[in-house]
Amino acid sequence: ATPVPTSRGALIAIEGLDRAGKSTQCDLLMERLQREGKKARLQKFPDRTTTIGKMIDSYLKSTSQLDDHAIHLLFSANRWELAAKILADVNEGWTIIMDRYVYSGVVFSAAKGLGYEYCRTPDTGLPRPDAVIFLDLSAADAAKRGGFGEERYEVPKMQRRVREMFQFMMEDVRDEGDWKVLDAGKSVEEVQGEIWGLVEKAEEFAKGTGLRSIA
Ligand code: Z5A
Ligand code: MG
Repeated sequence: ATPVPTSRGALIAIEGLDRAGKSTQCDLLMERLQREGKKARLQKFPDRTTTIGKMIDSYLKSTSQLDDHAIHLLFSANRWELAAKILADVNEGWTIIMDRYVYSGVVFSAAKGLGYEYCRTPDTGLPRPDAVIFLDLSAADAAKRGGFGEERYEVPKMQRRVREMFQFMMEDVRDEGDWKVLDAGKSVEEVQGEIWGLVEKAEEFAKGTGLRSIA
């Protein structure tokens, strides 16, 4: 039998609404983890560097058009092409911080009208995070963070639907107990402090268990 890894790293997803500060917080977190001498790396989704990632990038920048199902499957395929590396690294003791993951994948496509269960299916079997840290930002606070960017989904109507879908999904997965919701309207430093506490807990949790899969 395969021995249960005892010193694996933690797999942590940072999720949240547009402009909630995910990338800001991920960068700060990486700096701190590395300062403390921990084996840690960042995995951003979508990962726009791969061949699939380049197709996603041109779709988001509206230089290409794709059927809603096709782009949904590409976002998932982008996770699958990196899954083996994530799994191997975690089992070698790396803590991996993911800037967006399957949850963004489900809610953005469902917000466009694809069925919620349909949207979840292609991600089934991917490595399941030890913790999902959800950065929650009110519509009013989001508006204070400057205008939208140029990308396809950065329009008010889409953002409203995404907020509703995240709310729905949070209820749906509540029993799984791995979602931690933080108020992203606080200062960068306050949010970072709260994230740090959750990361330490996730690392502790990871020590005693093998990585699970997304059901
Ligand atoms: N997408 C999808 O459809 N399916 C999928 O499977 C996946 C993604 C994985 C691109 O993602 C799009 O892909 C995205 C979802 C979709 N569409 N949209 N919208 P992305 O991750 O590349 O998107 P992004 O543009 O890099 O990130 P973001 O979500 O828009 O922003 P963020 O990373 O959460 O925020 P930030 O860049 O760290 O901060 C935003 C601004 O707020 C910035 O000026 C900061 O200085 C400021 N900020 C940050 N924190 C604070 C606090 N605490 N107070 C005040 N100001 C703050
Ligand atoms: Mg970002």
